[in-house]
Amino acid sequence: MPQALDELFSDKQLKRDSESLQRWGCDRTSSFDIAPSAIVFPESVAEVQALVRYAKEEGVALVPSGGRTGLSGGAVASHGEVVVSFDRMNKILEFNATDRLVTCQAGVITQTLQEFAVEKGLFYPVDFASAGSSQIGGNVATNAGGIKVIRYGLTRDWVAGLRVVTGDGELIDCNQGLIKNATGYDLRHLFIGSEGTLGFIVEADMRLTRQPQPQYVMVLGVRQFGDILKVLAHFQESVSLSAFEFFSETALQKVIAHRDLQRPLAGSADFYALIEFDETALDAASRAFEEVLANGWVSDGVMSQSQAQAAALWQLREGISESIAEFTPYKNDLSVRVSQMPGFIDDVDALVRASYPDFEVCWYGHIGDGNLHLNILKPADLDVTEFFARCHEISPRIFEQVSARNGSISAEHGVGLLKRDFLGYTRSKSEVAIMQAVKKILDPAAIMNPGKLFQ
Ligand code: S2G
Ligand code: ZN
Repeated sequence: MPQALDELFSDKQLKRDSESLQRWGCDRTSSFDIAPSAIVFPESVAEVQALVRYAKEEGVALVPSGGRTGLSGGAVASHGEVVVSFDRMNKILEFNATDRLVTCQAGVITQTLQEFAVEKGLFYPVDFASAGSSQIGGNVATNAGGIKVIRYGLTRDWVAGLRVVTGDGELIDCNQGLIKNATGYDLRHLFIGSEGTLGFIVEADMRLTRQPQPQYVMVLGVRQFGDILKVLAHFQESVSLSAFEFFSETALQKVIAHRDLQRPLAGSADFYALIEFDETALDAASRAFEEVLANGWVSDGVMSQSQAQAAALWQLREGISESIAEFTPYKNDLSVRVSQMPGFIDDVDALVRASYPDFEVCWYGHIGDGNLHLNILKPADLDVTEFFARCHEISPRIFEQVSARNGSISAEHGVGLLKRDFLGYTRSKSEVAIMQAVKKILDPAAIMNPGKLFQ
């Protein structure tokens, strides 16, 4: 007979008090009920396996929880589930300089891995604003992207091996950190981005790379949305970019107010491009800047003269999410191929203006990857439920634009609960059926984060 939770975990590893349930039963979303039955803190793979076997026998739903920085409700427990927090599985287990591999437990904070890499004279390049609290397990489960994708790709590209506990309590060891391994389906890539619905990631072998050269950052004032892509294309002709981000004047105003920062340019513009490149590309980037200025695509620009100034300019972009949180934003995280961007941007912007005439709209994102973050800010005097209902109502029309261009309704934040009902705008019925069949194999009792991604 499987042991009850109290037999599987010590007092310090099991919480049922309401404060803990509220704290660990959610992520950064604000529109879902938070109602787990307990929070457990396993300290070993064996404990995770024993828990899953117990949950399978007893039909207890489990929700994985990492840094709780998610934005799609993927780590929310609303129906009495047991939340499995990886906070206590936060060790870096091994490092191999020859292989440039670090074996992390799922609960290693992203920034801890980044700092560990620097100590070893190497670099872990996946980076985003929440890296100080997000965990590697959650980054892998959502295939986190962030601000360096244009050069370094996504989390998926840095996972050399993965240990996952499936819904049977089996431990699957994927790829063992190999560079080459042509022996059938690469199950690693099935679990990456599966949002805990196929199994819980307990360890990951993460790849590191050599450290980058010192970086320069430019912020350019852009008059029209569509010109940002002309600037991107022009720079890419002669500069290997580390980052190509954008944000609107509204976003800039929110960050400056929230963090008491200086404006980057003497005047204002409707949009801004933030560009990062190696110091060896300085001459080429300076020439490209002069050319986009002469072409009239850019009204003004500034370039960092020191690492401190580069960091200050990055604050303008990385600080947006935190700065708009007080406005309870309704978030859309959309992507299309970069070639589809110009038309897509114009159509969605027109739809948004027509649909939300009385709402403040904040655009920003990784435009170099074709990824737009569209945030609608709640008016102070409007009830949050009413606000979300009005935004939710219009989302299908935005997703129709995405679907018409074979884009994605969730570029990097995942589906979770927030986008579950809209999955059909990006994935075909047969694809969803295949995903559900795979889930049946790996989670036959449907206890692994049930209700996320699809019903
Ligand atoms: C970004 C962070 C989360 C958000 O800033 O790139 O992915 O607030 C976002 O959208
Ligand atoms: Zn983003």
